[in-house]
Amino acid sequence: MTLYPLSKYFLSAFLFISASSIATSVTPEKNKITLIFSQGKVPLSPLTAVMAGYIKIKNTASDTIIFKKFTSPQFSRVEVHQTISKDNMLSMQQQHKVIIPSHSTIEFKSGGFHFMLIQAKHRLKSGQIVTITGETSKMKKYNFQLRVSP
Ligand SMILES: [Cu+2]
Repeated sequence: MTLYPLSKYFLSAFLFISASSIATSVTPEKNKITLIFSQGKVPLSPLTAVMAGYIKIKNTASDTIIFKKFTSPQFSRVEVHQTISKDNMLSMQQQHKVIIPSHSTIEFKSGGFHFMLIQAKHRLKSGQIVTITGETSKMKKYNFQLRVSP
């Protein structure tokens, strides 16, 4: 288990609120929608070292989907963290898989599960799109998008 100290920066990133959102549906095979991605968002930050990413993922399939790995061409590394509160301290625990049961929705949001986008290759501006690829335990790949917004 790895614990990450929650810096002031992360805390302020969690407080951003935005009305803009984007929705994408993904059809990996047989034109059958299995995952629906919506409200993908990266709060705008002057820093490139680390940015947070939020999204909603709905699993409409009859199987549980387990993501094992996420990558983005725009970042050196993409991690999944969960914010946990213990002894009055907030910390972030890295998650090595994301389980989305059949017919359920997982929300990546401030104070819960979130993406940590590490080391942006280029500084991102408001309105730009971050593309993330998630790979499942069955080696299926899903691309989804998060919009950079203030
Ligand atoms: Cu984090």
